Amino acid sequence: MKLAVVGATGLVGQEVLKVIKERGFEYDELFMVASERSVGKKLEFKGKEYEVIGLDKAVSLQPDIAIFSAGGSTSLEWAPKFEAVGTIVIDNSSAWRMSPKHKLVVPEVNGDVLRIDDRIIANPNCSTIQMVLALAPLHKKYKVKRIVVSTYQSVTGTGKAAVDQLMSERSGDESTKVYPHKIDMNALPHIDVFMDNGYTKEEMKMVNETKKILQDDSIQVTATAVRLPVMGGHSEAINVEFEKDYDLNEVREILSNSAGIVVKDDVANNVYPMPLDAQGKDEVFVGRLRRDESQPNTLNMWVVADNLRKGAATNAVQIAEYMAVNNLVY
Ligand code: A2P
Ligand code: 11C
Repeated sequence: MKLAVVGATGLVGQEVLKVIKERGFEYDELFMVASERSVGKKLEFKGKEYEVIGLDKAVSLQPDIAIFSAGGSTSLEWAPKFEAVGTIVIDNSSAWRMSPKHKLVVPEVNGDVLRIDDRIIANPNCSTIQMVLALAPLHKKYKVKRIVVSTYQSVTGTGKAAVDQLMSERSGDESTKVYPHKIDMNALPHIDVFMDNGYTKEEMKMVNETKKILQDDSIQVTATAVRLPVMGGHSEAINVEFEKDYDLNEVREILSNSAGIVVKDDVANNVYPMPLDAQGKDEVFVGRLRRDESQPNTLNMWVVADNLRKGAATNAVQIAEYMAVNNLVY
């Protein structure tokens, strides 16, 4: 099995490599791929030195699987070139997510949609992944009617340059500008670009991707996405209305027994999920479970996950594992 990590020098790419190592994902050959700026650079992985190669060279090596974390325009241009040589592309960008021809996959939720002829498979947006993972088991039991979500997102979602902006602002240097405003000591209700309807693209990703993954266009979703000077993960305050009424203890039990979810909900002892605790972990953490007393059949929850892990790298590697374990790689 030949495996390529495209964007290997970036924040998500580096996390993909860590996850591959930790989970013992097996390959025979590994290619580290990045932009022309990085070609020739050396990257160390599992005690071996790899020279970074460019995309042209990577296509010519015909990998079986390529995990892409190099941005939407790179994916749009290059994923079809890999597809043409038979590579399964697992793409972290938004380029293919809403294309009706392509699958959008969170393995625990809808891995069963994957088939042997899938060639470009989309990894959902980080904020969507943690939300649908927490809601899918409840959707099965009570049927989600409407979701109102507000996010509290880590700067790591923007990439290395944003982490640099936060850190340099902390040391008094405000010259690094990735965001249109200062991020330290601030909250920006602005993630990705604004659309004609007044929402941001990040907010609309949560609306549209949720319906596609849960395979239910009737689910109503409205979102406000906010960037905070936070590291470690994204947090979400989710208000979810179900068709059927629920029992809070049963909700806890369902979530506790669902793959990939950890319930951290013991307010008497100040136990609830936080990004600093989620950092470096693969699970989605759920807490502050409580009934919305203003409306029937409605639940409030607080959901936290490392956006670079389950929100990106872990989910992508899990898709690769799913394809390999189910004999969908040929
Ligand atoms: P490079 O390091 O050579 O710029 P981040 O989101 O942390 O900034 O990382 C982006 C990743 O995507 C990096 O590995 C970056 O490589 C890679 N990348 C960006 N643009 C391209 C491109 N045009 N072709 C290939 N890789 C790219
Ligand atoms: C953020 N969610 O936190 C974004 C990053 O569509 O994959 C990921 C963008 C995407 O800024």
